[in-house]
Amino acid sequence: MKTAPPIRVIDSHTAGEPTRTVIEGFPDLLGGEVSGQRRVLQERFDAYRSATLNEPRGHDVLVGALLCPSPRSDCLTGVIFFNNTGYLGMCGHGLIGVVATLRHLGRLEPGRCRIDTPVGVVEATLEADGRVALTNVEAYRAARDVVVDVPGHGPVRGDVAWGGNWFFLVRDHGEVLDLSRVARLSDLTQRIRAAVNAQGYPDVDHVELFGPPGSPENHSRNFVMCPGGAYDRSPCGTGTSAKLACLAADGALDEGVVWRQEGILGTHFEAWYRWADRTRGTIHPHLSGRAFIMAEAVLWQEVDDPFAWGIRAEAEAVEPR
Ligand code: PYC
Repeated sequence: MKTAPPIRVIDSHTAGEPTRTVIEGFPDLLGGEVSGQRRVLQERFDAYRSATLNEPRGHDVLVGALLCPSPRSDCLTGVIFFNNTGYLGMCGHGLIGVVATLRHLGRLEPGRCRIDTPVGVVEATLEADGRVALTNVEAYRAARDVVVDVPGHGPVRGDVAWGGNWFFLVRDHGEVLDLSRVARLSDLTQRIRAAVNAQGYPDVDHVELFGPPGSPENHSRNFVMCPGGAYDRSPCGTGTSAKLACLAADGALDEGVVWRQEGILGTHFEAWYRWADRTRGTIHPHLSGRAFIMAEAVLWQEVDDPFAWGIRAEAEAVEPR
């Protein structure tokens, strides 16, 4: 016997990073602000997140996107992003995946739309060739040159910035950002995150390392560690927004000039910014990329399946050594 109703999802990937968009089967979250709906999902129905993203129906790399109503009449939809261990604010690659999914479903034609997220409204433009350009929520740098002592590694200097999620952005890490080294990079970034959290920035849940690009057409390569212990296969849209805020604050990139951010797979996002408020240091980040539809699925849960709601081990926190 199956529990009802089944969960209908569409899987896409954006620059290599997967998004599982939930189009049916989650409970009614009672409407209202998307941030409030996220709270209801988290507090009362978190098992749905786990069933959809955790093994055996999902895996750690997946980011989920639940379509939900928005109280704003100018928004096409609301969306709540989540992952293997919890909830995100915004998600750049995920929003591009949602736009591609809405097109796939016939709910969106090329042109502009607005999408409501728990941290603000994002404007997206779907091009005829499938590319998606978005204007993210405002980004800013909260702290510059923060030095944290990472046990087993030594001091690391970085910036704390908001790009729709909280990031610690590091340049002087001494590591080679290559796919062959992701185990080492994953370990280091999780230890950096534990140190940053312990040293006064508990909200930072993403760590971003920067280095030289693999392709001369790009400006930089990154490696991004996400909250649940999986690294971002894409260049990370919210992480790129945080990077733009730091570049803007340093006077290292002018308004309107394109920054090509390469991710660890060698894929890239094009990005640029406009000042929102120069004195406060806030910017409007713009990003573009492309998502590809991969699968449509119906997730069933049999009532006597011990893993109907996912294998729910929380990712082990990496303790400072
Ligand atoms: O693209 O913003 C992003 C993102 C956040 C976590 C994974 N991807």
